[in-house]
This record gives sequence, structure tokens and C-alpha cells, in this order.
Amino acid sequence: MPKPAYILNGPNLNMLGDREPDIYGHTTLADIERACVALGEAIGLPVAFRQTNHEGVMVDWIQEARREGSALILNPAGFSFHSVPVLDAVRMFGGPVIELHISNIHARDAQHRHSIIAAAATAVICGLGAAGYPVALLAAARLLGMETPMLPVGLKAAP
Ligand code: DHK
Repeated sequence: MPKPAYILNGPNLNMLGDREPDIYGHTTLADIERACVALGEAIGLPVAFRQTNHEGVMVDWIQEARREGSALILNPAGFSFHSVPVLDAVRMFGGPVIELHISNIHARDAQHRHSIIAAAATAVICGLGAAGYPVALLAAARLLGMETPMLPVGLKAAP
């Protein structure tokens, strides 16, 4: 069994379902966690799923993921646009990093358009809503060299 994929969520994502549903939808973070844990069990990649509103906690968890995890799927939320500490922690990770946003940040207002974290990510997924999470998990498994029957065999996730 590989080390877990860490799926880490930044500020205000605990409010999913309630929060600006026209942008973020009605799915809660608990719904997303359940779906990811079930998918992880199905494909043989355990999942550690967490959310924090605190920058230092996020840095601690990314460092933990570096020691104890295999891949990092990160929705940095509001940290995306200014957090050098989160960026530095991501740069140290060493394994595949998928940055994830529920909304299409490129189509948002100026404040939500440019993620500084993206420069350190292996891949970025945005605009798929809650479905972006299982897509990211499958992509992480593929980047780890695992066989994921839900993704066509032969299509690589990297060059
Ligand atoms: C979530 C947030 O909280 C925003 O700060 C980001 C991201 C977008 C999302 O789409 O998941 O801009």
C-alpha cells in the first residue's frame, strides 16, 4: 500500500455548501471527503483529507505530507494569492503536487485570478467543481505510477 495522498484544503472551504453556492456549488467538504476516501480505497491509494483556516497549520501539514505522504493535492483557497510560506512548503514537497480550485480562477475577478502557488505545482485543476477532487486523486495516482483503470491505460500524466 503506498503512503497516503494528502488532500489539504485552505481557508473557508469548511463553509462549502453554504458559501457562495453560485460559485462553489452545494456540495459540502464532508461530501467531497467521503467521495475521495471511497475512491482512494477503490484504487489502493489511501487519503488523508484535512481543512484549515490557519496558514501555519497548512505549512505544518504540507511538511507532514512531505515526510509521510506520497502526493499532495492542495486547494490553497485564499492562500493561493499571497502566501509565500505555503509556496515555500510546496516547493519542498518533492513528489507530485496538484493544485486544485473548485471554481475556474482564470475567469474570476482580479483578486482571485493569479495563484502564486501554481509555479510550484506539477499540475493545476480548476473549474470542475467538486468533481475536481476525484479527478485530481486519479491524476495523482497516475503521477505516482499506479495503474488506474478509470484513466485509459497508456495515457501518461507526465511527459
Ligand atoms: C477557493 C477559494 O476560497 C478562493 O479563495 C479561491 C478556490 C478559489 C476554489 O475555487 O476552490 O480563489
